[in-house]
Amino acid sequence: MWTKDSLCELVREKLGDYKFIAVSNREPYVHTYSGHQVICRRPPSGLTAALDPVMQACGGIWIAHGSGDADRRTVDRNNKVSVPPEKPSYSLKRIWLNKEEEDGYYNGFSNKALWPLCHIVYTRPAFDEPDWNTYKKVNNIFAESVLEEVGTGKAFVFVQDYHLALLPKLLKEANSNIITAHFWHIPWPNEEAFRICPWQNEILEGLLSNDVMGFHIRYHCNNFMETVGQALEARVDYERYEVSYGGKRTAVRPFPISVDFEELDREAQGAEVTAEVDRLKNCLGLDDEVIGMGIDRFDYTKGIPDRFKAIDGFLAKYPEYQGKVIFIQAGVASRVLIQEYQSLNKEIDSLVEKINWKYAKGRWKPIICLRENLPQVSLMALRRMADFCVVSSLHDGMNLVAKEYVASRFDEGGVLILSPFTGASRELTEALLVNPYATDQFAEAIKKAIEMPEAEKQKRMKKMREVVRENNIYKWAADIISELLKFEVGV
Ligand code: GDG
Repeated sequence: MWTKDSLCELVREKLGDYKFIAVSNREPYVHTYSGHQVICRRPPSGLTAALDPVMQACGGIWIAHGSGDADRRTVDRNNKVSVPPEKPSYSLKRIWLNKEEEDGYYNGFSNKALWPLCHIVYTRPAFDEPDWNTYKKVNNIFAESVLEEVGTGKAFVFVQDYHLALLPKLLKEANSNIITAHFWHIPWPNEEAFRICPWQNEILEGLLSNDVMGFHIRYHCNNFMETVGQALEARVDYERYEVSYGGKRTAVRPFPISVDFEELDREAQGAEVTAEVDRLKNCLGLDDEVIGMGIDRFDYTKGIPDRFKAIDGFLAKYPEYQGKVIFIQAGVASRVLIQEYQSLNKEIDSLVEKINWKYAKGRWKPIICLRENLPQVSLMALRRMADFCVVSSLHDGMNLVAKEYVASRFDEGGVLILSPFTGASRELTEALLVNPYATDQFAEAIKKAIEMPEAEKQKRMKKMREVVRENNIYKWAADIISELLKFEVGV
């Protein structure tokens, strides 16, 4: 089984004189002003939650966009800051973008085009040429920063996600001593869906410059290979799961991302979490109600309105549960400058208001929405309090909330209701799998979760915990690094 220590050893022994550089849009630690004080917080992001423990184990440099208003104040003259603040173990190098660059590259091409293109949730992607040009420009800015770091030496560069599809090609063209792996954190849709992107060839050429191209599940690998096969004059080898294009070979592999199981398991048992459970229960006025819970970045792919509709259906069909069940939805608004996200936030607020008005009795109301960036201890307390956790994504690469819930349930209690449209559902087969579009079935799943006998809950949770314990985040990183090592220059 992979652990933080064994990953650390792999890196120390095998990486030799290679620098280890991770690159992503989102940074793992954001410094912001709170009045005159500077505070450091972790963003609500699956990518950073997963990669941070890996970087803590491997050391190295993580290059990302500095998005906090106090970020510039906290870096040295090379734009670097050591993180995590409480136990520095790697270097975060920040890249600065102006508002136009951030808007065109991040809000624009990344999140108005690629995000809806890759998630089949019926939100139309918007392909805007100026945004695409800004995306190209910003990928070049990232490339310059990586190349400056590598100098004339050798490096393993671990590129993250859909914001940086063009980066590998830029790096390889500039320095042949660079080996790259790219992990695509979101789904890759089928060829027919992807081909509407007017710049699909440039994107594919960027990605096929990588030595290793990783997705969460094999299905996304297959979709990617089909897309390549249709769009480019490439040799697609389904036996070896490789693509050859322009004389370059790219291994395409599934690497299911995960969480730091041992750390979450340990944290969940801490006395501060017990105290936080009491504080939250008191503060939210909870007695002995059955507690359901969701934690999400508020995104239209996460199926948040769909779960509220199921709660409504459940309370209408089984009125005996009115007054006895409370659903706590935690999470923060995301990408608020994009119109679809503004509509989603309005829809969430109005559904909560409508459902609470419909069923409220005295002090009890069925849904509590905690719309703030809660500290880790509160998120952990929620996981521990929740009799059931709902993950109802309409489409999701993996979904770490599901794995975090499982890893936190050291007591083997709790039920996970999980959408089959998440990557996580391939591994967490002991969850109650329910289609979030099917409101009636979803309502029945809530009833089943509440009424499930303790022995069955325990049996299911135990199995899921074994899966997450074994397939933890260190295994994910070790598998990718081991694959990369096969491409070591000169070997
Ligand atoms: C992408 C893919 C894939 C949520 N709300 C708050 C908060 N969170 C934390 C959760 C979790 C993370 O954010 C969200 O993880 P997800 O996996 O759901 O992902 P996305 O951000 O959509 O990420 C996804 C992931 O990349 C990794 O590859 O699993 O499929 O879409 O850690 O606990 N954290 C805080 N406040 C919140 O309100 N602090």
